Amino acid sequence: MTDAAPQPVFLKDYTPFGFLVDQVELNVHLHPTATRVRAKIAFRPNPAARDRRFFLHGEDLTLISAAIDGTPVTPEITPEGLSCPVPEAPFTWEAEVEIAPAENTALEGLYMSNGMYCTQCEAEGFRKITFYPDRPDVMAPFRVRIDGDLPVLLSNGNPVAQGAGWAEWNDPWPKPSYLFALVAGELVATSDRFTTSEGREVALNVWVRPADQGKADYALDSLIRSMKWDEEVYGRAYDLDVFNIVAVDDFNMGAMENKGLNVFNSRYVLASPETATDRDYENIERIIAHEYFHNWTGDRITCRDWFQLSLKEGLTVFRDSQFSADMRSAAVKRIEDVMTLRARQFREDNGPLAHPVRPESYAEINNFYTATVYEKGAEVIGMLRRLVGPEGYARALDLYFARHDGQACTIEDWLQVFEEATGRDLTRFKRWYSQAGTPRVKVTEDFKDGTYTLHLEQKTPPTPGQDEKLPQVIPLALGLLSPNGDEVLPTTVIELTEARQEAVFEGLAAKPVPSLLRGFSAPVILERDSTPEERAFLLAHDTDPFNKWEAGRSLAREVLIAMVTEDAAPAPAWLDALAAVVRDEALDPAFRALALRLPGEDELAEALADRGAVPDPLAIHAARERVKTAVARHLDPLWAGLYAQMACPGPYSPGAADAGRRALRLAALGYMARLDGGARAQAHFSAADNMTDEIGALSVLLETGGADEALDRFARRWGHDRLVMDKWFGLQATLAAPERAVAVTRALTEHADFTWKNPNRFRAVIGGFSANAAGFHDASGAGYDLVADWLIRLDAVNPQTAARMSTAFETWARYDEGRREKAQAALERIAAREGLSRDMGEMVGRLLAAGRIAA
Ligand code: B3K
Ligand code: ZN
Repeated sequence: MTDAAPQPVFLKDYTPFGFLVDQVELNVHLHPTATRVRAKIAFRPNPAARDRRFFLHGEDLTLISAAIDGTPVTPEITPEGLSCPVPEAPFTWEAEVEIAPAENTALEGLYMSNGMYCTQCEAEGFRKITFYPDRPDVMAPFRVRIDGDLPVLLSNGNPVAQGAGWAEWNDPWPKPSYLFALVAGELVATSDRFTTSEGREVALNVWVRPADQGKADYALDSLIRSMKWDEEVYGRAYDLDVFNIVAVDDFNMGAMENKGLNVFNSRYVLASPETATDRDYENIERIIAHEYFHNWTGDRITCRDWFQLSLKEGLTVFRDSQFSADMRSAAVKRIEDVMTLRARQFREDNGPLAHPVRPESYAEINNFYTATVYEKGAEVIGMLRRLVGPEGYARALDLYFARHDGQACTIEDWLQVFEEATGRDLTRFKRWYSQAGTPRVKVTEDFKDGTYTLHLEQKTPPTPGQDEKLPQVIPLALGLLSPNGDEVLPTTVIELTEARQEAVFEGLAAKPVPSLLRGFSAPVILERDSTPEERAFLLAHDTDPFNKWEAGRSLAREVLIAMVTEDAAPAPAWLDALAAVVRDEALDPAFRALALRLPGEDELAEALADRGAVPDPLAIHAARERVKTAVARHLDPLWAGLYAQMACPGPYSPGAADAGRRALRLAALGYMARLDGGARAQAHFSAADNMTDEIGALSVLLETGGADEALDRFARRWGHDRLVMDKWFGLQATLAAPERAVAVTRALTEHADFTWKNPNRFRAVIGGFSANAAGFHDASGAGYDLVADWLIRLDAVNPQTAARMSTAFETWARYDEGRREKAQAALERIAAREGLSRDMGEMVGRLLAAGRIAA
C-alpha cells in the first residue's frame, strides 16, 4: 500500500536485467504465520545488458539472512526490494526470508484458503515469496523442496522425491517467476493418463478438497480433449510427466497457467449436474483449455515485459475460442463471443478506461488484465488469420514456436513471423496494437446499370490520451443477396486500409441486399442506414449465421430505442420475424434461444449515448419490460409447444445439443411467466433435477415476481455449497427491480453468509448489483454509495479484486447531471481515502479524469 500518487511504468523505458539466472533452488518450510523460504539462485552477468545494478524485487518479506558465494552480506532494503554490490562474474545468491501466508488477504504471493496453502504470482506476486528479479524476461529452471505437515505438497514440473512431510519438484523448463506455483493441503485427486503424440506418458490429476470429491470429472475430461486438440490443430504436445490442476475457493480471477500446476478458482473446476449450470460446464471446458494452451503460448514462449501481455492472452483467448467452436457450435460460440466483446470491450474502449491492446504505461499492471488486452487482443489475431488465410496462419505459428521457444517476446516478434511466413507488410496492421478505441465503419451505397458500389469510410473516435487516430486495416467480410433471397456473392473479404474506400460489384441483375461484416470479421461498429424490412429480410435469408442473428439483434435494438425515445409500440414486423425464427425447426435451438434474448440495458444506454441522447436507466428498464411482455403475447401460440418439445429426455448431459434445448425451453418459460403469473415456472423449479433448470426457473421467478418461497427453499437446500450460494446471492442483486435493488443488495451484504473477503462472493453481490443498470444508477446516488463503501472496505484487504470491481463506474459520465454529480462524489470519496492501494488509486484516477473532461 502506498499513499503517494502511483508512479507509472513506460513501455519505452524497457531495459534488460543486468543478470541471467541459471538455476533457482527454493526450500519452503510451511507455517501459517512464519513460513521460511530459503532461496539459492545462480546469477551471471547478462552480456546483453549494460546496467549492472543488482536489484531484487521483494515486498512484505522479513529478511533473515543473505549471502553471496557463501559470504554473509547486508543488502540495502526498501519497501520495493533490495540492492547489494555483487561480483563481476557468476555468483550464487542465498537468502532466507519469513512470510505469513495466513495474514495474506490480498491473495497474491503465498496465501491460505480454507487451510490449504496456495500461490498466485502473476503478475508480480513472486516478490512476496522471496527476493528475486520478478520480471517476465528473466527465465530460469526451478527446483523446489516443500516441507509441511500436509498430505499433498505440489510445485511446478516433475516430482523428484517425497517422504512424510516433504516433497521435491524439478521444473526443467526455464520460466519466469510469475509461473511459479506451490500448493499444499489435504486434497484428493481425480486422475487419468495421457500419452502425447511424442510418446510421453503424462499423469493427469485434478486436486480438490475431500468434500468436493466427485466433481472434477468434467474438468479432467476437458483437459484431455484440450491436450488432444492442441496436438491436432497446433502440433503442440505437452512436455512434462505430470499435469496438475488444483481447485481453490479464494481466488482473485478465473485460473492461472503456472507451469505444470494450474491453479483454478474452484468455480471453474467443480461441477455436477445438480450444482453446475450448462454455462458453468461450458466455462470449465473453455478455461481448462485456455490455461492448458498457455503451456505453449505463455509458458514456453512468454512476454518480455507486461506491456506485451496480449502476446500471450490475446493469442490464448483466440485459441480457446477455436477450441470451443470445435467442441460445440461455431456459430453460437461466435455470437456469444461478440455479445461479450460488445458488452465489455466496446464499453471499455468507449469510456474513460480505454487503452490500446498494448498499453504504453501503467501504474499497476493488474489493472490491465482487461477485455481489451484479452478479447480485443483475440479479435486482432482472428483478423490476422483472416487476412493471411488458414495456411499462412499455420506457417506463421510454426515459425513462431520454432523460433521463439524458450524466449520472452514482444508483439514485434509476433508480427515478424507473420511477415516472414506470408510476405505481408504488417506495418499498418500493427496499429491495432497501439490505437485505442473502436473504429466506426460508415457504409453508403449506390446501384446503377448492374453495378453496385459500396462507399466505405472509417473513423476511430478520440480516447483518453489519444486524440488523433489513423486508419486501421479492417478485413470486412461480406456477401450479397438478391432480392429473392439467393446469395449472388458468397462471402468475400475486402480489406479497408484507407479512411475512405470503395468496393465495386458488377454484373448484378438487381440491387442486392448486402450482408456486411459477416462473422463479425473485425471489432468495429458498422454504421449504415438500413430499413427494418431489410433487416427482417436478412434475418430470414442470410446464409451467414452471425449476420442472421445480428439482423434480429439490430431490429430488437431499434425497437427498444424507439420505445425509450418515442414510447412507440414494438413493430409487428419485428415480432413476426422473431416468431418465424423461433418456429424454424431447421435452426439450432441454441441459436433460437439467442434470438429471443434482448439487448441488455447497458447496451441500450450505450446506443442512446452514441446518438447524443442522455440515457435514462429507468426508462430503458421499463421499455425492456414492455417489449418482453409484447413478445410473450405475440408469440403466445408457440410457447407451450416449444416448452414441451424442448424437454431433454434421458439423464443430464452438459453437451451443446442438450444445453441448447434447455436454453430455448427456459427462454419459453420466461416469456410464459409473463402470461401465467409464473405458475409454470414454480412447477419447473420444483421439478428441476439439474442446476440449469433450477436456477433458470428461479431467475424467471425473480424477474416476474413471486420468488420468495423458491429463494428460501433454494437456500435451505444449498446453504452448504459455496458455489451454488454464489448464484443465489448474485441473482438477487442482478435481477432486483430497480426501486428495490439497493435495499435488496444491502440486505444481502448483511446476510450471515456474505463472506465478503471471498472474491467470488464479493463479485456475486457487488458485481451482480453493478450489473443491475437501473438499480446501480438509482437517481438518489444510493447505488453509487453502496458500491463505493464496499470498494473502500475491500481495497484495504484485497486491492486487486477491489480495483477490478471499480469498473462499475466506467460509464458514469454518460448519464444526466444529477447522476454524474453523485457518481463523481462517490469516486472522489474513494480517491480521498488514506492508504488507498496503488491498484485502486490508478483506477479511480482514470475514471475521474476522463469523466471530468466529458462532464
Ligand atoms: N494469466 C492469468 C491471469 C493473471 C491475472 C493477474 N492479475 C490467467 C489467464 O489469463 O489465463
Ligand atoms: Zn490467459
